[in-house]
Amino acid sequence: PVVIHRHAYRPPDWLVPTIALDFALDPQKTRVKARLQVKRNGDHNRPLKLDGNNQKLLAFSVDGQDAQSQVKQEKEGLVIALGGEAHTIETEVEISPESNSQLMGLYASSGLLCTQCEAEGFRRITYFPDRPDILSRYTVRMEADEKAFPVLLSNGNLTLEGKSENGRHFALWNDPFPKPCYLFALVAGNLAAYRDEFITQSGRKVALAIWVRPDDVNKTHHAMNALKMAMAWDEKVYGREYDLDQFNIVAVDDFNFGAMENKSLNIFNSRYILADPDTATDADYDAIAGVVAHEYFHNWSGNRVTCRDWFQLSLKEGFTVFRDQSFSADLGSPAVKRIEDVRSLRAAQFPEDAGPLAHPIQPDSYIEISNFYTATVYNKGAEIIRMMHQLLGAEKFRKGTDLYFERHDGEAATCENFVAAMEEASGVDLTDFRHWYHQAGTPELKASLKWDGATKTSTLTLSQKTAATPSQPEKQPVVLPVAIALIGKQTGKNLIGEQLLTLTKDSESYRFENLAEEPLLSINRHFSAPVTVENQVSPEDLAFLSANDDDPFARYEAMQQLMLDFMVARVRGEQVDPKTVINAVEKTLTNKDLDNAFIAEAVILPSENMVGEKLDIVDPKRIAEIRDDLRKMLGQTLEKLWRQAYQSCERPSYQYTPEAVGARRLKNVALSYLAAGELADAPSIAWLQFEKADNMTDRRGALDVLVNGFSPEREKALTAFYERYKGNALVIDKWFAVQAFSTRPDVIENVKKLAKHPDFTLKNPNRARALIGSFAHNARAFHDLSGEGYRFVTDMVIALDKINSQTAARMIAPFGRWQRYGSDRAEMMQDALKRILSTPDLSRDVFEQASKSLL
Ligand code: B3K
Ligand code: ZN
Repeated sequence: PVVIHRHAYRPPDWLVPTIALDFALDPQKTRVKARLQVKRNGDHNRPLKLDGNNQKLLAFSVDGQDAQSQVKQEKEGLVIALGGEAHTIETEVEISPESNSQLMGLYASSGLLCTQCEAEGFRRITYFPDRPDILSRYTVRMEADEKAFPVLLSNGNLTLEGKSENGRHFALWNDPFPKPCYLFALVAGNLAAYRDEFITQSGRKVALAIWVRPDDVNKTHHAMNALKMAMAWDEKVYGREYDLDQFNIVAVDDFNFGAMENKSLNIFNSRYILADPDTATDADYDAIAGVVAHEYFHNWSGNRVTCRDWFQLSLKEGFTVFRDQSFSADLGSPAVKRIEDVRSLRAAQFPEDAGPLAHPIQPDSYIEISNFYTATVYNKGAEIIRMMHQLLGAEKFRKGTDLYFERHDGEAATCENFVAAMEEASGVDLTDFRHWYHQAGTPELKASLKWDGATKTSTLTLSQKTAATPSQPEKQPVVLPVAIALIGKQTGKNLIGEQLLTLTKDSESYRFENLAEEPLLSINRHFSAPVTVENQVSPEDLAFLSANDDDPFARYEAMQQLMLDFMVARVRGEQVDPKTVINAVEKTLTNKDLDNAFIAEAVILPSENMVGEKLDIVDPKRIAEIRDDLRKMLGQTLEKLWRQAYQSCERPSYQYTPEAVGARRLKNVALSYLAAGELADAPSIAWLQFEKADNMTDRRGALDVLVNGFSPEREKALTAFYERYKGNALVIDKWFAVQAFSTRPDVIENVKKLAKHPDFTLKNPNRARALIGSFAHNARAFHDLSGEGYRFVTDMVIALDKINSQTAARMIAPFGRWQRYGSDRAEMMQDALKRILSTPDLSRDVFEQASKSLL
């Protein structure tokens, strides 16, 4: 397979200032006519190359003359030699949306026709130079059967609609903003809209519509609210106003990922739009608001300023994730939001950065770009923007983004353009900071604090080290903004306020004088740098910090560290006393100054995977036993407090307010500890909660608990849940996922059975992810020594690759961690990868992930 290199970038040979598309839509056979104005770019005599695959070429002409005999048809496109400076190229092709199971290009989903073009799906619709640095003005004519497809949408403004022959109708759309083809979209189908409007800061009225199946209109209100808040937030915080008179969102059931920011026509996986209390959890509500905002924010960070090439992906994704995280933080509790974001960074990105698929946020090369929509490009990318925000301060950061938007509006830009704008607008030198863009691996930050009682002085030594990653044996020090404080060991007072230390070298020392008392170190407050911290602190001091640090995130961290150290020591076979952990949890649970949402986060144990990351050889079974054991201990010793917390968090009826959400969160955490403590009445409490729940958070919380146990209530609840929601795909996904995540030893048999359930299908990515993706992340089951877990996921990946290679490729990463396991498991994991690689006609997507995972 061809490897694309970052340094091989060359500007396009031909530009395409305008394109007119004409779709005769039909699920089986759609005809697409395209008229491209092409213009030679620079002084050269290279031919025009148009990317294209999965389509039948029916006609090809240059300047009105048939040129089908001159055009060279290659496997991946067309090549035509052209003299002169400018031409009109016309093509006509036939494609089949219904047989498009890859869900890239134009495809059918529950009776709709819709598109997905990013990154390289447009070439499956028509022949075109499919690269993001070609910006064109689009006019789109679409025609379809009026009964089956009453609604016809594309980018920009609707300029004309009307009837045509044989019960068909048409619509004409015109997008005044030049855009790369990955932002093209169309949707045709029987949709109903929930409408609203937004008045921009300059007084322009924007018509908003969320298009869904007619039955689902009442589930769009939360998404609409989020959209309006996001529009207002982007004006206030970034000065960015919406630029068209219409903004449309469409929800579809079959979608490869979360959503897509097509210009003025965002297309969403329905799970990130549809919500009501009966079917969506509080976590779903949060995710919907976050994704709606994310896609909206792309209108500036992505669309108005787009990416020059796909190695610049983090330019739009890292920045936009940072923007959506800040938006959600402003909306709710910043501390809890930060805890959640860091938790997912640690769960998804840290392992990626420590394994064979590690890559910098600007990768050096790829085989299939779809494989690089990763936690690294997105979430580590966001951390890198966040660090700039800290180094510059909010005001200068805003000056920097203003300059960036102004300077590059209407352009395809690079990450370097972004950093240069930040640097120029702020006057802050970011030369060394740029290493973050090209260096993979999570830095380890070592801290040691020495106290000299005679002079009342503390000396803090910070040092950093990044481990080698594939093809990067040597690492340079990176710029680390480390927010610290010193907390008095006696009084618990912050002795110096918060200070931002910027570590730029391998190691550096800092002195703090005239301290009133001996301090403890509060380090990497609010997770100021995306690093792992190595800091020898006694359990007692961690417990003290968890109760006294004035940064809520740092309190959470101290608690996590305390629990983690305990579990790691236990896994290593050391005798350690759980008392300190138990007391710290007790203190947090009974602290009247903390809100429920924070308490709930703070008392959850670090995941099994986090324990594994601290060990040289991972034994998932042993880790699970140790973790279960600590949960049981906490459940039993603090039984009274869990019961109290549970009761005090009960509310007479459902409300969607931060207070109510926090209460539900703590209530469900308390329930899970009662169950972990194997308290006799835990199943009946869960069942009661399940039965009388007036919302999905409580129903799902109860089911999560029951599904791990052997009580008769387990089967009752699973059956009741299924019966209540059969036909509601998004909720049935939860039913599959909950079982795949179960901690019971028989989960593999059950999951295999579920794979044969009539509701299971590999064709729907949400369903495939709910069962197989969830199971592959259920460490104790996936890594079962029988090898059955590996076998099952391997079979599924191979089968799925034939249908949807992008989704299949995303399930391979867990196999790539084989080096971290004992030889028994490691060999089976390698065999699984080899079996995948020996499959005939493997996709590029799966080939790249599996072959790299073996190294
Ligand atoms: N930009 C899209 C992601 C496209 C993924 C293509 N494999 C959604 C987003 O990040 O907002
Ligand atoms: Zn994005």
